[in-house]
Amino acid sequence: MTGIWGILNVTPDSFSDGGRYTDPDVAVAHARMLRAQGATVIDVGGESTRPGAERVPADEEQRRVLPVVEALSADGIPVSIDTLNASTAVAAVHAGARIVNDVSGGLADERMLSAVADTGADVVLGHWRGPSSDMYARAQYARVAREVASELRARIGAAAAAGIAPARLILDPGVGFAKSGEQNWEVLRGLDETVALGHRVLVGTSRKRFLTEALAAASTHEVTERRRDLATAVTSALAARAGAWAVRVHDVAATRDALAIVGAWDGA
Ligand code: PMM
Repeated sequence: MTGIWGILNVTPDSFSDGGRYTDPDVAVAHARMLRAQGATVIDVGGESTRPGAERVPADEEQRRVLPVVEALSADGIPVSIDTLNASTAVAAVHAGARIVNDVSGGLADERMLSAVADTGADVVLGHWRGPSSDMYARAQYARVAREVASELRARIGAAAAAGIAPARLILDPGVGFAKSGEQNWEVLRGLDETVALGHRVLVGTSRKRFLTEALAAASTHEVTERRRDLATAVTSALAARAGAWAVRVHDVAATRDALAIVGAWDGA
């Protein structure tokens, strides 16, 4: 059964849910609800990666995320920490996080892979070509799905060199990171290239701009959050079909239902 990672952005400025969960009590309550809806992991982030976002100092990031990581971990909820900073990753693992989710695959902070190696936590290596502030300038590919897989292979090598056992790795093709709308669809269409690397694969499409664009092209009605969550449930179910081990979403209930229906179709 494909896992569902529930997104908890404890940030004032994430592109779809910024500012909603900056109060730790509100954040924890929301995460508990996502867990009750079927989230297998809660992915806690304190720095927005939305296109054009400015970096947040690591101490401010930790002030946002650590109380939430600690409270959820104390409840026995599996927590992943979504961060580019080695110091935040290590502090979050000490606070109970079991997984470090680095969308840069260890490229943003050169200390990340060696710092995480010693913690024993699992590690998400995302496909990334540079900071959100100018990532679209880097969206140059001849065959995007293949290049994503080969660049991820290089990150697997870097993780191994840092002492992270292969069984601890989770790969993510980085939908929306240094990719245009059409390139995101090509990455999803070619997801088997990433799956073929032989690790668990995580896919995050939730509410991303390429879905908004596809929905806007489908109807002139306003592209509401509800429509983007429905689109996310569809892409997440298709990603599961294509071999994703887990999907990362804001609306856990919608994706849980979509995965259940695909499972029923497949006789699972
Ligand atoms: N996308 C965002 C943030 N973190 N982590 C992983 N592993 N994969 C993603 O695709 C990903 C991520 C950006 O989306 P958000 O601001 O809605 O969290």
